[in-house]
Amino acid sequence: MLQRLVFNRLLQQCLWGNPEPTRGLLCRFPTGLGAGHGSAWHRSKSTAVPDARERTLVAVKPDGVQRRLVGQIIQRFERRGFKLVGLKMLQVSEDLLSQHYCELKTKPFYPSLLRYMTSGPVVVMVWEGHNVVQTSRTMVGHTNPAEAQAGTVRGDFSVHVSRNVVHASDSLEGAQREIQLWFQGKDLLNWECCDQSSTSEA
Ligand code: IDP
Ligand code: MG
Repeated sequence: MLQRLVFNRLLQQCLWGNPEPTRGLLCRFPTGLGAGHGSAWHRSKSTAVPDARERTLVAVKPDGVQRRLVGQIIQRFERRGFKLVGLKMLQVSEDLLSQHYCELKTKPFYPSLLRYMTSGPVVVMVWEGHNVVQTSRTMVGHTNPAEAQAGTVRGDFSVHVSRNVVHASDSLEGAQREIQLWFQGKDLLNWECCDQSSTSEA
């Protein structure tokens, strides 16, 4: 009798959803594309599995490429413990940029932003790891380099908001959108880093 009760309960959960066990299960699978699992519960303390597969988009802008800062910027993310899962260099089109910066279209600086971003090649990357979206924003620093702290990329390598060297997604949702915009799923690799258990509780 008790066994049947337990069985029925389990069946009910599977079919009609007690969301927590389902979320726990989904958590174990990499999305392959996008910013990890991409929603609020993803960060919840009750989630059993750490969000080690969260992803974000980071780009070295044309001024950073011209000034040969690509290596130093990559080094900062590697040194911090994040994993590179996608990388490419390209001359970006206005079409892609207008989608990337769709929220800024009404800003007075938008035309000059497009000119700046199309002035030369960019290097675009996807980085993966625990809390990578928020941490990379901290590492990149304030949008305006005049207000960026020393030790951040912008605080160390730039002086003016119109040439601030680097881009990093500002939220999980933003990261997911931007990664899908810049990369095809097949261009992002799921690979195991040999020191993964030393940088996060996997
Ligand atoms: P973020 O790059 O820190 O996320 P956003 O507000 O999303 O900052 O702006 C996107 C980019 O637009 C900035 O990184 C910078 O290159 C450019 N930008 C923002 N504000 C200004 C401005 O006042 N003048 C010129 N360019 C700006
Ligand atoms: Mg932004």
